[in-house]
Order: sequence, then structure tokens, then C-alpha cells
Amino acid sequence: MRTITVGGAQLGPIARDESRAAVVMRLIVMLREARARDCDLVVFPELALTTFFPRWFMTLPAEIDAFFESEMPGRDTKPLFDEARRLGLAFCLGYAELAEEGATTKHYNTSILVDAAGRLVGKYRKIHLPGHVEHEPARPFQHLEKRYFDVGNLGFGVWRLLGGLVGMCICNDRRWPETYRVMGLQGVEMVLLGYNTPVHHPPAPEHDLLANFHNRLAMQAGAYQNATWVVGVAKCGREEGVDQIGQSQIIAPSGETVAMAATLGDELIVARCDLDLCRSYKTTVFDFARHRRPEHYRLIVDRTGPLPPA
Ligand code: CDV
Repeated sequence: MRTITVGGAQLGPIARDESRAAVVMRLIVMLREARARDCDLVVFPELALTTFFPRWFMTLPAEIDAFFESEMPGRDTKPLFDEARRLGLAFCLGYAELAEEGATTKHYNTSILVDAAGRLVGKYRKIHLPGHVEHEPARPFQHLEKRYFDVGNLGFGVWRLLGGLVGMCICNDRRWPETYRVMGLQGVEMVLLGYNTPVHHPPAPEHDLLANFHNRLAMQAGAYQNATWVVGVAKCGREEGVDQIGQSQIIAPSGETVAMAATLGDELIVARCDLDLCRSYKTTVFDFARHRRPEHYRLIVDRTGPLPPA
């Protein structure tokens, strides 16, 4: 049996003035608990090193760039890498990445996959950036991901880790079926993702009561329809006055949730994931080679033609 014991390291709020060193210490505490609970792999949330800074409108480059990492590991994050290696744990970490690309500096919302020897195995840069570019004073808080981040340029990759095929996506990506499908077409067996999801959605407050339901719905459907484990990990609780959902969860290829966080604070959820359970779906209902018919999807769209007049 091929198994990965995975820990979802949910984080409670991170204050704007909390230092990187203090946050990294919180992550290290969770690594140690993960070791004690026999984990092989630990998944941290989106932007796990800082508060969720896109909630503020900023114009000064230095103020914005202070939330970004120009090297990984850097001075403050090296202790995390060292401790993970000492404990023999692989991990997935979300952070804001400053990248020099030729003559330009790019800003990405990034996740990395690091193996138990401390080697960088994979990198993903968030593709579906929600929110807006300009200051919208009518909102109780901003969501300026489109202002602060460039669209990810690495696609949805899949990497070999711990005997399985592991992929990554970040927060809003989890709501889009193509995110999982692109990885599903590469045979993914475990999708790792972190999120920062405010309970209140200013453009459509009527969705607020459904925030937890939509979180579960998107990830459970993605898991089942692509025969993969999904590990979704929140940064949650009331952060700088904004409530964010929790319910970090580990979902089986059946679509069933097998572990879920019960708090809105730092909490490790653990599941022993049988990767061969993916095969039970990949070789039957979701045997893509036998049953998918992408060549017909376009014909059907063409035949449907334009929408009838209203
Ligand atoms: N960090 C995010 O991507 N958050 C979005 C919110 C803005 C809806 C999400 O999809 O959870």
C-alpha cells in the first residue's frame, strides 16, 4: 500500500505587526506536533508568513515589498527548513514571492513543495487572482490581489514526492474545475492548497452564509471528479478585524472529508492517505482515457449555436 500521512497545519490569525521570526516559530511548533503524530508531509496555508496584506490599499513599493520574500529560504525562514529537515518532514508553504525575471521584478502568490531532505521539489504561482486593482473605499476591507500580484506563469504542475504524484494550487484556484482537471490529466494523487477566505464577500454579501459550504463543495467535487486526495488548509479566524473561514480539511478521492479542523486557530489535522484509493476511481468511473470525450465537447458547443434572443 502506498500511503502518505499528511498534516494540514491550519493557522489562526497573523497580526500585521507579527514578525516573520514569530510566525516561523508557530510553524515550527506545528512541525513538531506533525512529527509526533507520524506525518510525512505538512501543508501550510496561502501567504503563511504574514497577515493577508491584500486587504489594505498601499501605494509605496517599499511598504508592499515588505510582505514579500526575495529568497527562499531567507534569513527568517531558514529555521523552518532546518527543523523540517531535522524532523524528516516534507512540507508545502505559501508565501509572497519577489522574483527577478530578466530586467523586471515580478510579484507572485506562491507555494513551494520541499522534500524531507530540504530540497525544493516544486513551485506553483497562483493563476486565479481574485479581487480588484484600485482602491474601493465603499468596501469594509479591500481584496487587492490583482494589484499586488502578477498572474502565475508556471501552470499547474505535478511532482513525484513520497511515492505519489503531488500537485498544488492556491485559494481561489480551488473554485475552478479546470484547476483540478489539468492536474488530474497528469495523474495527480494529492492536491495541496492553502486559503485565506473572508466570511464576508463585499461584491455579493448574499453568499456569506454559504462560505463554508462553497469551500467544501469546490474541494470535494475537485477530489471526486479527478480521483485525488485534496488537502485544503486555512488561515482563519479574526485577522485584523476581518473574519476568515476555517474548516481546513483532508478529502479522499471518494469526495468524502476524512479530517476537518474544529477551531479557528492554529490546529493540525492529520490523515493517513492511501494513494492507491485513487486507482479505484481512476480505473473505473474516471478512467479519462476510456470515458472522456473532449473531441466531442466542441462539436456540441458549435451545434448549440448562439443563445436564443431573450
Ligand atoms: N485568497 C483568496 O483567493 N480568497 C478568495 C476570496 C476573495 C473569495 C477565495 O476564493 O477564497
